[in-house]
Amino acid sequence: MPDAWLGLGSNLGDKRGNLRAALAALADRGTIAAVSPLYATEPVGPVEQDWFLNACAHIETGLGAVEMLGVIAGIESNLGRERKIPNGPRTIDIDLLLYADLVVESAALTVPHPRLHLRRFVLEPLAAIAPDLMHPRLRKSIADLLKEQPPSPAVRLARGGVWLP
Ligand code: PH2
Ligand code: MG
Ligand code: MG
Repeated sequence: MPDAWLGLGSNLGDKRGNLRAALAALADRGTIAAVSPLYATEPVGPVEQDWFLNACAHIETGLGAVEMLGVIAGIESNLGRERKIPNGPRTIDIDLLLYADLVVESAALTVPHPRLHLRRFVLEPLAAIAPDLMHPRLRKSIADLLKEQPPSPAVRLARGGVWLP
């Protein structure tokens, strides 16, 4: 079954609970092969907002990449995701980072995620579960991409990285 790597984030409401609910919903649609620790991350971008909790998950799924996007949108909507401010506060954000070694840029789908290699809040959790995974477009490992990142905005383990309340 194809491997997909997802980025999860929340900075609104019960952040840890939102991430746990998202992971539970994803587990209905494939096998969760690995989950990173949880990280508390300083918001990236122009919007002033609360710190995020971020994590990454490796899922083995029978879903195709575009189907996976549909499933993700459904889970986000069930968990109360509203799209008011672009890149603004969200109960849950699930991003398809990588899907096998697929490289696609189309209206329906862009993988690898176009900003994956620029975001410490993605690379740090992803490197915790898949340091040697190759970025299929840039031909660099996740660990190497992480090394290229500046130290700020901050990314820290959240209370030891544990998912439990
Ligand atoms: N997501 C964004 C914008 N900024 N910053 C952090 N730390 N974590 C995120 O998940 C995040 C962000 C839009 O997807
Ligand atoms: Mg998203
Ligand atoms: Mg995102």
